[in-house]
Amino acid sequence: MTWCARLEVFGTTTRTMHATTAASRLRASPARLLLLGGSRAARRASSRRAATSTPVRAAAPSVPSVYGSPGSRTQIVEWLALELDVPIKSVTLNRAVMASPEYRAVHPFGKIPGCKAEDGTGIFESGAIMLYVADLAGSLPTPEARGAAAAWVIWANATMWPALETSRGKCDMQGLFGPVEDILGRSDWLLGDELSVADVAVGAYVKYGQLFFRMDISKFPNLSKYMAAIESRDAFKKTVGGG
Ligand SMILES: N[C@@H](CCC(=O)N[C@@H](CS)C(=O)NCC(=O)O)C(=O)O
Repeated sequence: MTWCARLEVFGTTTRTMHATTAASRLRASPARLLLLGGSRAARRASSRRAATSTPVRAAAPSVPSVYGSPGSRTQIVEWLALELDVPIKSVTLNRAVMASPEYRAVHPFGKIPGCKAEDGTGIFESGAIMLYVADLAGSLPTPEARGAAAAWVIWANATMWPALETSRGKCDMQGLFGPVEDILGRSDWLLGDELSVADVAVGAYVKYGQLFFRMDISKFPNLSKYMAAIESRDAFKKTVGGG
């Protein structure tokens, strides 16, 4: 089983993390409504706001929509958003919507997760969406901070996970995790004293390696301690850990 297996069973729903708790189910022809305007309730609230408030750009909160499905990589993005306190609107898609031209405007390949920024910009690839969320949180204040974080996000997505997936967790574990073990011997988190987007990317794929391939990390005490710290976090439990 992969973590994408549950995709088939979900319909099309929205829920807002942080900003509001309103959830709605869209029925007939959802793709256009969903991707262009969000839920009816959200649009009604938005037109009420427009009618009663001065249209000052800074006053309008920017809430990106993240399209996906429970039990998929979408939950890595949701975990990060919770950790960094970035409000996002989580929208669960079904396969019909994923194949629609409207969704292809957000994600050209029709995969999940996809993200539509409040200004309409489409962002795809979970790693790119994570870096966007990290930027929205103001957690990557310099090009150097962004580069250092992007290195781990790209390593997790393009090196670590493909190595685990193609070998079903039987690759050269020392080559893969030895350097991570050394870094975690010097600091609690990959980029210092605080959890960052780097830890969410790496921690999620280590967890998936354990879940899907019974990957054993007991030879790496620092990595094991790090994963225990990750698994104790509420945001992790509500997202990747609960999926
Ligand atoms: N590298 C992409 C992978 C995207 C991907 O393959 N997503 C899966 C779900 S986890 C998907 O959309 N599967 C449905 C399909 O392939 O039709 C990312 O990290 O966003």
